[in-house]
Amino acid sequence: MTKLKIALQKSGRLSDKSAELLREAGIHFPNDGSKLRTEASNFPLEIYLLRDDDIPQYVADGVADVGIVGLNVVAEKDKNLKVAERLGFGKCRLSIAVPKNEPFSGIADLNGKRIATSYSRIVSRYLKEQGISAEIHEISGSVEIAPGIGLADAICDLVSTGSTLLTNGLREVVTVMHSEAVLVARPDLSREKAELLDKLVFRLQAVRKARN
Ligand code: PRT
Ligand code: ZN
Repeated sequence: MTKLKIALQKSGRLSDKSAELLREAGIHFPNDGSKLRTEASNFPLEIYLLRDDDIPQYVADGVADVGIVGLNVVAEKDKNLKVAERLGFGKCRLSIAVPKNEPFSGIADLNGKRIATSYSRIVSRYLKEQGISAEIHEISGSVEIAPGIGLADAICDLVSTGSTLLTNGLREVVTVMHSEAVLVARPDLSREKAELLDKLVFRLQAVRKARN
């Protein structure tokens, strides 16, 4: 029997809500976060637990058929994937922030500046669209400390409450993108798998309607 392979974040901000959403959709599977692969007992679904950054590549390569991951990661990895459904959790925005006492009158102020980010592809694309030429420094974590240690003039990072920026003496000046968890799929699924995906999406939509 054909099974749909879904990749979820193993441990992180999206893990619990991803599992909860599937369970609310009536899909039963073992609650053992230490296993990297498990199976649903009442829906043809195989579940893979991975790092979120790896999910777009695994789906693009066909190791998994679909995945739940932040739209920010999907945009940054830029694989050929289809957003099958927006899931309404993990909401945040990718924003540019500057030291709070630094004057800022508009995006043009970023010309010639150094911007630290873990999202270099999204930020480059955005600045290009805006006609801004800035230097992008890719760093993988603790981006918010970069201005304080003289590594950058501005940062671009995910923001939800804004308290991390505040603690680090930064203020949000430009929103580059809004993000939330999404269900992504390979565009070339077999007919059987595409039908399973439709069933899954139908159930996820029903959960969201019931929640509202
Ligand atoms: O281990 P793995 O690689 O799987 O996980 P990870 O550490 O890379 O990602 P994780 O679990 O931190 O985040 C997973 C996804 O959650 C992200 O890709 C986003 O889509 C989503 N998300 C939602 C967030 C936030 N909100 C968020 N606030 N991801 C990160 N943050 C961080 C942000 O980077 C900053 O450090 O929280 C801080 C800001 O939060 P506030 O509330 O202080 O503004
Ligand atoms: Zn990650």
